Amino acid sequence: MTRLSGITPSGPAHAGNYLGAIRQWAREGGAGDLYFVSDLHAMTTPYHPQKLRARTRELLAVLIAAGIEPDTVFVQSDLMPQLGPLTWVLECACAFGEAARMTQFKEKSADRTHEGTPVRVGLFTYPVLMAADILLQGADEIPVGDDQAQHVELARVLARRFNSTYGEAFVVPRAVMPRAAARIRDLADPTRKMAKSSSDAAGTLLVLDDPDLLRRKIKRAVTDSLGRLEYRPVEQPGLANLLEILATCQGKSPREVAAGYSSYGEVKDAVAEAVVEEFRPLRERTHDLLSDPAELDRVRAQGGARAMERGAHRLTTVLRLSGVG
Ligand code: AQP
Repeated sequence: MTRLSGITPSGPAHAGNYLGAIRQWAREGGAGDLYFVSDLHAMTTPYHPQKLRARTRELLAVLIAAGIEPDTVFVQSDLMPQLGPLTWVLECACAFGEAARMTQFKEKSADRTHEGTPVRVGLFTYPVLMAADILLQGADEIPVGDDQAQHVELARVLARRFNSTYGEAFVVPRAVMPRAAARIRDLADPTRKMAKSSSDAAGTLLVLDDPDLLRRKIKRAVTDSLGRLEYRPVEQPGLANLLEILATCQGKSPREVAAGYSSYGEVKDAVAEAVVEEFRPLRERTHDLLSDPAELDRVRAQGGARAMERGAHRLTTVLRLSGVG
């Protein structure tokens, strides 16, 4: 059984990515699971090539530093020679109306139109590239939140359609609920989730921030003036977010954690120490990996080669059944 999960280098990794996903992947990932840095997905909106390259490298190092088995990690663009043709085949199996129905495209293209920047065709076709990511590896399960479930459904439709029209080539994947994990919100605006592309750096705890910066950001986190130390996510979202971060670091429930403190200041101090200690080994190992570029290149090349090996037979079959290549 193969589960496939990706992370897009649209910005530096933050506490939400780590506590909500990467740490779970490292702790609970099975031997057949695959994790990849989806750098091609980051090209669907404006980006800087050098930053993309550096962030891809950094994220790869973070995944390995977090304890994910290096053999199971790869960078998406290293599979270009296979993903390119497969995406084309799948685009030719996908109806325009199916791609146009994607809610995420409607939302993201509306954002771009609102900002006055052009909507890239890649933003429109990227769910088909995502289908290629999944189908190339023969992944059975894709852990995704609500925002991505529609894309996995498209991958299922395309796999079934290809199999029934041209011949059996694809495993039909399933979207599954991610293993329960924290949903971390922005410290400066706790009504929004913490995000890589957030414009407010003060509200985002980066896994590579140094300890003093982490402490300063947590000290300035927005709370409320009610003075009630309880876990009430709707009425007190800022405090609830801090309690959730602390609870996730300590492996307890937010309510249990709340009972141990009598002021917001104490909670913030405890969150700061817990986050600094949680991120310290991760930051150190990431820097070690980044300081040895040859070794990181070797690990990356090996992961890419393994993933290509997995996909080679399937791509050959697909091209043969499609009457090309
Ligand atoms: N705030 C969060 N709390 C918990 N989990 C989170 N994840 C992201 N933000 C939070 C999880 O991190 C994994 C990788 O995320 P992604 O790269 O696929 O994209 P995303 O969810 O769109 O991440 P960001 O950080 O919010 O990036 P931008 O700003 O580019 O949209 C996923 O498992 C995700 O659930």
